[in-house]
Amino acid sequence: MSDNTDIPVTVLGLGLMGRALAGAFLKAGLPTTVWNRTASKADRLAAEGARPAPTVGDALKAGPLTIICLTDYQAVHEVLDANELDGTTLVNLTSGSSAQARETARWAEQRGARYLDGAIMAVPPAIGTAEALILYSGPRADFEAHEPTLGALGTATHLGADHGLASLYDVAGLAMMWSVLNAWLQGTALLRTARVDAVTYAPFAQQIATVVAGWLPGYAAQVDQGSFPAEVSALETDARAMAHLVEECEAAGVNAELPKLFKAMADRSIAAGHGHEQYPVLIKEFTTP
Ligand code: FVH
Repeated sequence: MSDNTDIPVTVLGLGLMGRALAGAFLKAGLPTTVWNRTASKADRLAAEGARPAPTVGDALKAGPLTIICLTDYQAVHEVLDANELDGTTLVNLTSGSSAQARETARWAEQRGARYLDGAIMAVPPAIGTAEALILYSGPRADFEAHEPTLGALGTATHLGADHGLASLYDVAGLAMMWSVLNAWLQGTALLRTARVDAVTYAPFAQQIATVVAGWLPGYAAQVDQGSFPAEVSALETDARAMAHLVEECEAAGVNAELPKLFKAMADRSIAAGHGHEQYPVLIKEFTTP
């Protein structure tokens, strides 16, 4: 976590996450102004030392840095549209798409504001601890100017100048999370047919996930180089193993949708002549709409 400064900070939006963000700033000793559409949500923070602003305009004027954490980008525009933004720095931690982030950055910059977009990879109770990973994208100079303040919220990571990056990393993280969880549930369903309970299978699943995670840097280099020599296994070998998985699921009366989906992708790649290459050659399937 970075050292804090005495620079005042404003938080717009005091839902579950916004209250945690404002609370972390207060805990770090920063002068914190807050605003929320439903004003009563500021009461507890006010008792802890926050300054509730009567209007969005007053909140924006309270300091050079405003953190926004609302339901969605539509709410962001509803809150900010009628206000003067010239000279302020906005850090928008509201979840949204990369296109919304880029569009909102252009909109804010046209109105004289500096703009960083962000994604919170944590739940409210983790905010204010190093465990709370918060991703930022936008001009590096703007991030560095406020890094000590942003450090009060958790581990602040700047991804690059493209404002869409934080949103893209956010959804890429979700893709990893759901893929791993779905794969684990597939195996759990299979093993339950042999009366192996989920708790017994979990350590094995964890071991496999760790081994596979170790392959990522080497596979990533193949993707970046666009060259996929089969160093440990060819795609057509993997596809035969996928066929076993599908057969086993069907024989056991277990849902086979997911294995069939990734086997179909492998089959397409093999049909396109990539059977002798290594698994990451499937990136060509993933980059096709
Ligand atoms: N909570 C979490 O764990 C996740 C972690 C990952 C990222 N998210 C994102 O954070 C944004 C806010 O989430 P939240 O959990 O704080 O959400 P709520 O508790 O539902 O609070 C929503 C706040 O937004 C205000 N609001 C909504 N629409 C408007 C509007 N049109 N004008 C003004 N304010 C609006 C709402 O105000 P109120 O209902 O209290 O008056 C709340 O302050 C979100 O993008 C998550 O995806 C959190």
